[in-house]
Amino acid sequence: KMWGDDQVKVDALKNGKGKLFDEGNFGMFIHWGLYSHLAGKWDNKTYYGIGEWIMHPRVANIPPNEYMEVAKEFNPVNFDAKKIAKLAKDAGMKYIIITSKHHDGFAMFKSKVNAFNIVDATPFARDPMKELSAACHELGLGFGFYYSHNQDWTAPGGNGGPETNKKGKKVNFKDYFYKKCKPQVKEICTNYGQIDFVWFDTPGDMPKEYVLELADMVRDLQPKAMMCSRVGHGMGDYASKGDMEVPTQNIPGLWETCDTNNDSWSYAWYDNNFKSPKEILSRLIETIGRGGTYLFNVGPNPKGEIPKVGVNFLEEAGAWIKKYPQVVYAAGPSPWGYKLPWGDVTTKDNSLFLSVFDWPKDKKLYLPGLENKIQSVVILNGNKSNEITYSKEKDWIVLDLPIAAPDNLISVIEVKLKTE
Ligand code: JFZ
Repeated sequence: KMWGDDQVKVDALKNGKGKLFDEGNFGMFIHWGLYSHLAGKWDNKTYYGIGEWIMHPRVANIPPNEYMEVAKEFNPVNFDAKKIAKLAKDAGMKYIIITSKHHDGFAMFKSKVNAFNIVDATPFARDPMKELSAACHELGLGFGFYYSHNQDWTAPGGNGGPETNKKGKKVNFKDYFYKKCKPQVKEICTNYGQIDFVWFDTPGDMPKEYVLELADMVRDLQPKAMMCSRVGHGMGDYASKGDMEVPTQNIPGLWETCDTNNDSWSYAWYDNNFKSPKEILSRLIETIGRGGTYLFNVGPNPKGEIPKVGVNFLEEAGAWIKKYPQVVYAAGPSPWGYKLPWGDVTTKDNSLFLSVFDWPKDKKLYLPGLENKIQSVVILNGNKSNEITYSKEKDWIVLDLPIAAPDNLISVIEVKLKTE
C-alpha cells in the first residue's frame, strides 16, 4: 500500500494510527547529537548551512576517527527532558520526534551493539532518550525516533561511511546493516516503551530487501508506530514532504511537513534567524489548510538547552493556539485548496476558520467563489465574539471588517455555514 491516497488515511485511522496527525496537527522535531557540540564550528572555522552535516566531506570534511573523539567532550549537563516536553505541550504540540542517530552514526541512546553512543562514549553517561520518552509519556505527548538507517558516516559499511575497517579490510553495507542498523533499531523499538513514530531518513539507494526487513521488524515490535515515507521504496504509513517547505496546494492522504525554527536543523552558534510566533503560526495554519501536519524543529545546544529565543517564540505561539484551538486541532483542509491573499482557512464541522495574516486595509475581506449559504460570520477573540455583516458581490462573499485587527498576532473569523 502506498501513501498519498485517502484510503491509506482511512485505514491508518482505523488501525489506531494517525490520531496524532488527525487530531493534533502539530509536533516537535528535535535535531540533537554530537554535531550539536560542534555548533557549526570546526578548527576555529565556521561552516554555514545545516549543522548536523558538519563532518561531511562537502562541509568541514572531518575524518571519522577525529569526529568520534569529540564524544569525549560532549557533556550536555543542562539537558532537562521534562522542561522540553513541557515546552512542546505549552507550544500546543502533540508529539515529539527526536534524532536517536543521525548520519554521523552517533547514538543518542544507550546501545549495547555499538559503543559510539552517548552513555558509553561521553562524560555525560546518561540516556537522554530514556528521559525524554518518559517525560512525553508522563505528559501524554506522542513520542518517536528519527533514525538514519542508510547513511552512517562513522560505521564501516554505512552509506557514506569509512569503507574499510581497522584492519584495512573492505566491508559492506550488509555488515553495517546486521551489526549496527537493525540491532539499534531493535533497541529503540524495545527499550523506550510505546513509541508512536520511527522516522527513517535518506534511504538513497538502500536495497529494498533491507528496507523491508527493517520495516517488518518495526511493525512487529511497535505495531502502533507510524513510519514516514522516507523509509524508502514507496513504503511508510504517511508521506513526509520536502524539508522546510509548506506545500502550496492541498494534498490528500496522511502527510507531514518538517520545518525548522531557524536556518539549521541542529544547533549552530551563529544562527539567530528564528521564526517569529506569527511565522510559526502562519506556517502551521497553512500546512493544516493544505491537509497536513506540521513538524517544527528545534536544536538544543551543546549543554542540551533549546535556545531561549526559540523557546519564547514557541510559548507565544502556544498561547495563541490556546485562544483558538478550533483552528488547529482536528481541523481539516481549506476548501479553496491554496493560500488566499489575506491568510488561510481551516475547517471543522460546518465552520470555516479564517486566519487573517494580513488584515485588509480597505476593511473588506473577500471569499472568492463561496457557494454555501452562510449562517453567521463572527470575529473570535478568546471568549468574546463579534458578529459582523457581509454582502455578495458577483460570486464573491465580502466581509465587512472593523478597521483594526482584533488580535495583534493573527485574527480569526468563523464563518458558520448553513446545513441544507
Ligand atoms: C535530511 C537530512 O539529511 C537532514 O540532515 C535533516 O535531518 C533533514 C530533516 O532530513 O535531509 C533531507 C531529506 C529529504 C529532503 C531534503 C533534505 N527532501 O526530500 O527534500
